[in-house]
Amino acid sequence: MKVAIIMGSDSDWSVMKSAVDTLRSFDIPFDITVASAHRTPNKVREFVQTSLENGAKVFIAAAGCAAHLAGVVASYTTMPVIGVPISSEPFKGFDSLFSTVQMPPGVPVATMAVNGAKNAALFAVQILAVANEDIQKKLVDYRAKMEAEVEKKAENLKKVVSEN
Ligand code: RP5
Repeated sequence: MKVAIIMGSDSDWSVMKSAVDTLRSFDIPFDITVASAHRTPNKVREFVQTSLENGAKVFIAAAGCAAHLAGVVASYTTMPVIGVPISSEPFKGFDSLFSTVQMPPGVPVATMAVNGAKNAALFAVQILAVANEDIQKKLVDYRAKMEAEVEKKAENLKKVVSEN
């Protein structure tokens, strides 16, 4: 069970690195490449096909500007596709958000927040966890750790406030 990540450009890597880090922290194998819906449409189709042959069950597609990548990926597979709109100039990600989220009925893309790479990876992990109890346990542990961290922050804040 693999995740396939596709980015419209290498300039998306600074945002998408956190998706890779997150997948690694759950020991989820992944394939990753740069391919563009507009600049290299044939490569997008080929990467989707090869990823499916290699066991990809979820796709994450990240792109900025007129971000049609996630939608195009979704047109080539019935596996779930998670879109990450990347913030770019001059519209700060509004353009990529709308291009990614406004899919026509029939071909859905699960669109994350602008630059929401970490949640894209977590959502991919959650999809894989539906049929895998080990991954499900890791997600429960992840949430417990997050809860403990927030509690620690609340305790620290209490201390800071009492000292000021
Ligand atoms: C999109 O255009 C890419 O996903 C990237 O976010 C944006 C700019 O690409 P580069 O000009 O940096 O290659 O297709």
